[in-house]
Amino acid sequence: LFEWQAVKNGTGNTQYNGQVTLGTAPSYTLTDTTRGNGKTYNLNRGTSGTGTLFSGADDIWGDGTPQNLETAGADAHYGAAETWDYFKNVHGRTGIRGDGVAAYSRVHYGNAYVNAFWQDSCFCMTYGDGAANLKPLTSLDVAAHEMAHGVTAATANLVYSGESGGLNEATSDIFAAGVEFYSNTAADPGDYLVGEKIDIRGNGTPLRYMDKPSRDGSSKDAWYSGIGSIDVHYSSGPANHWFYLLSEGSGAKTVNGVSYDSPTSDGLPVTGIGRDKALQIWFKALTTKFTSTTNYAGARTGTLAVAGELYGTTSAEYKAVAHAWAGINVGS
Ligand code: ASN
Ligand code: ZN
Repeated sequence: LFEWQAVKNGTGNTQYNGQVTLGTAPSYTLTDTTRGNGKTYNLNRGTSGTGTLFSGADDIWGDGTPQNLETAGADAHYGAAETWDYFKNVHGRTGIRGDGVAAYSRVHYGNAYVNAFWQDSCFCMTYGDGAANLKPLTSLDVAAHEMAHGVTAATANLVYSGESGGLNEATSDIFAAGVEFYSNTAADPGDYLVGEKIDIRGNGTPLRYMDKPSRDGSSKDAWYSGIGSIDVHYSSGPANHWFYLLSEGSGAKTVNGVSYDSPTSDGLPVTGIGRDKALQIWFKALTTKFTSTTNYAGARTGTLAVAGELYGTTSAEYKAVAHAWAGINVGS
């Protein structure tokens, strides 16, 4: 008639989020029975299959150091749970495909592998251990970024090249910020930075910045004809910048102790409407307006349509959406 599974709460000693509660299954495994049975596996430097499901006798996972192989498992399992909770509680989407089924996570992929990735084929995300800096790619924003690729694939399915590829990447960065602000722990407060915990450059700087994406030396702040031919992790810049402008407005601002200074391409000011509304607009546009070939112009049209539906076409929100697009040189 039904399958009974005891709900367990394990303790994770993570590298990036301190001590957290983890959903586990009896006797014990990293199986989150209250979130679609999401499991976390140890690839133990392998590059295929699932390796072994994390299991142990004490329901305590990791010790906060990367030397303990359970630690990255705890971070990944926590990231999957927070991302699940964010999409469910903020957007009413239960699971990446909205069907209540969890993706699974794999950690310790390969040898000193410096990336993380989502794959539709396995409905899973995978994390490398990083290089000499001993920073596994399992921070919360990276986990949320990868799982958001799953949400994009299940909805608009934005093609991962050209302008739609930049919008695909930006969608992952936008929801990564959404999840991080939703979780907002003392160990990892919400910010408009991507990958600030994993020190991928070895100098303490984040991988990407949303207030002024060109701070990374490669990303673009504004749209231009031809942006579709650069790497999708750089053509995402204008859309990340749009999201920041819509959320917080232009100019200098400090949020959760981090200082930002967001310019506009037209020099005109943008008044922010707050991150929560900006996230609702992007999610609804992604899931009801965008298609696989949506470009920057189409993203403007789609988000304006959504803002009109949610707030009316004479609303401050609608105007802010238009001003934020003008601030990255899209539309007029
Ligand atoms: N970590 C990268 C990303 O999610 C992997 C890739 O290039 N697709 O964007
Ligand atoms: Zn990505």
